[in-house]
Amino acid sequence: MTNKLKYILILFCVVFSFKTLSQNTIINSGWQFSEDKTHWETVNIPHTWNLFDAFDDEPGYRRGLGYYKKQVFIASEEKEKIHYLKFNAVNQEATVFINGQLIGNHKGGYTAFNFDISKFLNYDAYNLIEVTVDNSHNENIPPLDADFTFYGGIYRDVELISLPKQHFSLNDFASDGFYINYYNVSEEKAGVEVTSILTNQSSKNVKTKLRLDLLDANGNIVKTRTETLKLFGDTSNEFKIKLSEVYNPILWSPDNPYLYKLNMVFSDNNGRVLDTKSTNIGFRWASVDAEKGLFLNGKPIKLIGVNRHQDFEGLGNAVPVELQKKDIEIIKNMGANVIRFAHYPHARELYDMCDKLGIIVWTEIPVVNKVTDSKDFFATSLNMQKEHIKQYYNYPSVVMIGYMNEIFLRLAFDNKSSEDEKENIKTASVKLAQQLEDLTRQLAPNHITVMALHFNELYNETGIADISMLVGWNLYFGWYDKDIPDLGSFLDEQHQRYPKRPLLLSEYGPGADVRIYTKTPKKFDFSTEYQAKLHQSYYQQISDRAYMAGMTAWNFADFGSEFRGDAIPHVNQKGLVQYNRTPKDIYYWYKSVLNKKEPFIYIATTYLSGLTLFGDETYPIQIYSNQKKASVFINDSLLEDVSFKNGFATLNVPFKNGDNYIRVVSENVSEFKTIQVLKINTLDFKEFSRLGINIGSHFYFTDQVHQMTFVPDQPYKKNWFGYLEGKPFGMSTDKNQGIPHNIKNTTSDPLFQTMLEGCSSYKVDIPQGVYKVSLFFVEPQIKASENIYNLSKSETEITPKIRRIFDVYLNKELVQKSFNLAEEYPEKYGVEKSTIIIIDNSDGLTVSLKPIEGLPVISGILIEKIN
Ligand code: GCB
Repeated sequence: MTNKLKYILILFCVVFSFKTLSQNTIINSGWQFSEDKTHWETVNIPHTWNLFDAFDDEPGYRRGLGYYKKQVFIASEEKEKIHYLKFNAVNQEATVFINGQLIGNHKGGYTAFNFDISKFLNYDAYNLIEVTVDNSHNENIPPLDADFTFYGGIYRDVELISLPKQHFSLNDFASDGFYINYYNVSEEKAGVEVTSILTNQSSKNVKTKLRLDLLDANGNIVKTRTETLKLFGDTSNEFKIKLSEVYNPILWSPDNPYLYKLNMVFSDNNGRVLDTKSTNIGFRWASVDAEKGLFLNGKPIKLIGVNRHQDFEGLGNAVPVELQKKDIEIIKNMGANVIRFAHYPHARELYDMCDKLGIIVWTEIPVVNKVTDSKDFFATSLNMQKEHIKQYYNYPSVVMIGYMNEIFLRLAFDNKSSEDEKENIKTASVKLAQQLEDLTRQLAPNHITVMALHFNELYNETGIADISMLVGWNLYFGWYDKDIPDLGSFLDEQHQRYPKRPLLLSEYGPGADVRIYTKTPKKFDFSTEYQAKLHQSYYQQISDRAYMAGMTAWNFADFGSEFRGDAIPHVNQKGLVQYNRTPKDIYYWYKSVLNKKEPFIYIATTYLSGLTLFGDETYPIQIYSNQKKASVFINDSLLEDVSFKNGFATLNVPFKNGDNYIRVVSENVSEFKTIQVLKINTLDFKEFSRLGINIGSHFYFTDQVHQMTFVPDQPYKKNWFGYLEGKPFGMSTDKNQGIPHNIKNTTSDPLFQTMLEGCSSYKVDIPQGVYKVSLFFVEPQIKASENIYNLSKSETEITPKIRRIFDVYLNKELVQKSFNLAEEYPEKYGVEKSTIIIIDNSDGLTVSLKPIEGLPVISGILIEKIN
């Protein structure tokens, strides 16, 4: 028998010769839910009531009360036990009743809490659990404001825990009742010390035993110790027990996430098992240096990874944990060695995954964008951080603990408060930061404290940037601010000014929609190419700077943010993977630079499926690889031998009409893909029946609704198409073009979001025939908005209501008289108007938008040949 088997057998005998007296039941099934206490529906946990309204055309989503109830039967045999009801997360305030009696209240949507419900229970009877949940804005509960949806509901497991009178405490901020500390950790030896909090809820003093077994990854016992412990009555007793050092320990790291396991068996004097616990043990030590970045186990390690939000397409934050665990696998497979769980603690099971797969973790509480200067806000934030640290303390992967994100963001855009009020906000924010820092250092003295800042001098001026041990900058150069190459110079300047501050790039990245692609990627166009360009450059700039501890991309996946008007409204599209976790091309680029293990080639053309080219055009494609060189073949003839720099090579491909077969061959690996191309040599509608133009835009847009790709716009070219006058509508010169707003009544938002303004004639040189011509319009005029993410200050000033009236002609035919979009349709409503017309001359089609008042606008045209 192997040692491991022996151990399992012994443990089995110890635990099951006497049944463990502690029992933990997950009670997620069959809750009743109501928004008004009148109409009830049966739901399972995880649950949220904002699944639909956070994604519809109506601004806002229901932030208010939700009621849950459930009956649980408790047998009289359980009478002597202590019963806890544990909620792993309820967003954001929960008030709990048992059999009509108030049990307690908890504030904060991302940490666990529990209540001892023993004295409220009826035995051999059903007991009614009722929970009132509130996700209303509350000035005293963080987050007050942030770029993600605050879905309301009970969205992590609910547990009923029954325990004998002596057990590991559940009262220390809903932690597991024990804390793992390490001592003398080095390559030669490493020790574990356990602080356990053991509760005795009987009035008598009792003698108990605690057995600790430290096992290696094969299940062999490496250290064992049994202590006899005297527990005083009616109290919680704290014990520190050291296991002697392990010699030549195998250290934990992302490359070798070696885990030991600590099993704890708590029994009474007769050997009856009262309670058991088990936890991952990873021997490692970490420090951070302003010149050389992060050190793990004495060696520098560049952190490259992602931020993660917890929601998922179609599920909101009510995501089964097994589905969430897949995220961690996808992130690991990309080659990442760090995750920032933003902006709040995520499900604990994911931290366990990070331990196992080897990913360093930054975890934080949701004090985001602003603070309230009130006693209650401070108290809730500090309490949240206590719960956070105590519940997440034992995971060896947790290296960095944070507590604030961009705390001056609101202040930076505040044009209402007086100077004095602003000073008060600054002072309060710094004060809270200091208190959270002190608390974190006191509770987690071996972790690295961290805070994330946005691009603003306020953080330096106020000194808040000097509080945490590591400073994370969230920098969106090339998106909200400045340009892509400005990243490095900004960081160099910071490093020079504050040479003692260790720095990490905690957020960066542009929005990207897989339906959008272009030869000429531009800021704010949501193209997959711009996403590639920005990430590739950022990676290079951070790699070039030894002082940078690392970078975490914003974001692993697209995520819900209700107020947003990205190419998919209500979704922040900066993900490396889509909302449903389908990778975007950029995910594979990261894999090619980070994953050194297996040879890898990826042809980044997933979204070129509807590529339309005119005349002799070629189209640039990127190939991602961790190889040095490869040969690229197109339709079986050699196109080019390429070398990969920074994980990619770009080449112009002369596609032919129809299926094109690309093959990339390196010494160790090869890859191929077929791309379908429509090559139009003349607008004769012979090889195609429909032509769609994304008017006012430089990008292709693949549209599911019309099942086709709209091609980019251009100034008029004889025998082709284009505008004779007008310019792309944009809300400022800084941002590229279009309106980052939800377009109502459509899912083809990018088609409408970009448009030409002031174009009175648009020509398409099509031959004689009968056509269906569809024109796409939206009134772009916007109201003043509080949307601080999409809008710069100047944009919020474009408020005056302008009138825009025009006649629409197709050649000589008047198809719409005195068209006034603002009058005829609700705000930002996508309008499609189709007309059948006969072209009976050789001048093709001219769309005329004759202004009566203001400047006409047009977003797109789709021409379909009927005969
Ligand atoms: C930030 C915030 C994050 C946002 C992100 C964005 O700086 O920390 O919560 O989602 O920018 O996409 O604008």
